[in-house]
Amino acid sequence: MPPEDPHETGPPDRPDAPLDERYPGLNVLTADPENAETSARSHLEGYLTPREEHYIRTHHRTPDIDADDWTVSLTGMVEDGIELSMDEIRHDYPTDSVVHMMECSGNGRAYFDPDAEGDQWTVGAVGSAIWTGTPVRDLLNDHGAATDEGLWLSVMGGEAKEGEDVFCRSIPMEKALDDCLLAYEMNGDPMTPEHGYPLRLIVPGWFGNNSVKWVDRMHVMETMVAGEEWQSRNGHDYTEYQQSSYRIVPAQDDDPERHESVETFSTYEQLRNPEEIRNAYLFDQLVKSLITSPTEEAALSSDERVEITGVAWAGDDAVERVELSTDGGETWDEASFVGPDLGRHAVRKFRYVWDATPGQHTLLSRATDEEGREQPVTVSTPDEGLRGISDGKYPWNEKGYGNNAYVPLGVSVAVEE
Ligand SMILES: Nc1nc2c(c(=O)[nH]1)N[C@H]1C(S)=C(S)[C@@H](COP(=O)(O)O)O[C@H]1N2
Ligand SMILES: [Mo]
Repeated sequence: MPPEDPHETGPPDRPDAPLDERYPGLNVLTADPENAETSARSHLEGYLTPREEHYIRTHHRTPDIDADDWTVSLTGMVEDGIELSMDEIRHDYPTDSVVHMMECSGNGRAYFDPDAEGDQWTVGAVGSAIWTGTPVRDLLNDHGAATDEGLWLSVMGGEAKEGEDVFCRSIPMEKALDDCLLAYEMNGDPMTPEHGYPLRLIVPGWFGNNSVKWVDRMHVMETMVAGEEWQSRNGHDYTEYQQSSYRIVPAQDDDPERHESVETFSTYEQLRNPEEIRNAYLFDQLVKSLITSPTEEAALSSDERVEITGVAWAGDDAVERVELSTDGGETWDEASFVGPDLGRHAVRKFRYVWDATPGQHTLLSRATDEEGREQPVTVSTPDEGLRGISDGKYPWNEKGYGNNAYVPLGVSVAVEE
């Protein structure tokens, strides 16, 4: 039997079926835990990625949660520590929404040479959704939480209740207050278990690893989770996903001293300054773009003008410009933005009309953000050593994070006479 059309059947209602049968629009990298990327560039061409085509990235078994019994606690530097039900979170606070193009920091790892450790995501570990929920700001303010600049909000995922490690991320207080949401709805529908049902953190514009799923605890603190106290708290290591994973470990970096926690959260600041690179954290996303049409399979002819379309995103910043090359990067021309701007965390759609000539052509797109930061050309090699983003190269790093180089994302097309 062919797979059912996910758009017609709505949320997958066969939780026992294998991941690839429930999500025919995804390529499964690992079935357990569930890791799958969107299978076609065309899935990313809209303002929103259909929920059934949005990538899934999970470290442990997806927990089976009954929302009626689920609670979220707020502790640490707060006047009244609390535990809230889902009903209270939904109804006792304001509601807000954000369009967020969320990218896994491992997206593009497949283009590291030699291979970097981890699942080999290509282009599809990214997706855009409109997330709806309760602003974190309102919860903090209503319960007398300390919210001074420099503090951190540590948010923990509930899969630990099933005996797994604690997925914990510390978010700078400034960001938590500014625009973070505790979301319970995705693209106007209830969330599926894979995406964090019943409640997940959404950190708009930041790499997916910050948007903790199945949230059950939040803790206001003076530092991010680090050090012995948090390495062995209640028999769990809370620091794993903050201090060990999701940091840039440059090639040839074997000095443990460099792995200290660093009190800055600008990924770019550290990646742009090779002298200063100190194991940057994967927080704010980097500028990136993707051609969604035509794809390699397209039948193109030189009689017609070819429309090249795609999407660009730049984390917390706006996309300033997208340029297009139809000759593998020899010459560039500016593409135009089309359609609405749905906020600085959303995608910008671009379009370029090309008078195609017969032959084989490599199409490339290159985006620049409002700070003037342009996508690098390629990825460096490990023997180029400790470096940030410089000379058009993204730093090869042990764990293969953050690759926003544009050459690997190119599309090769054949144009007929
Ligand atoms: N509790 C918990 N939250 C998590 C994860 C996880 O394994 N456990 N994975 C993170 C990572 S690395 C990413 S990229 C996003 C993926 O969200 P999605 O599966 O909804 O696309 O969730 C993040 N939140
Ligand atoms: Mo991720």
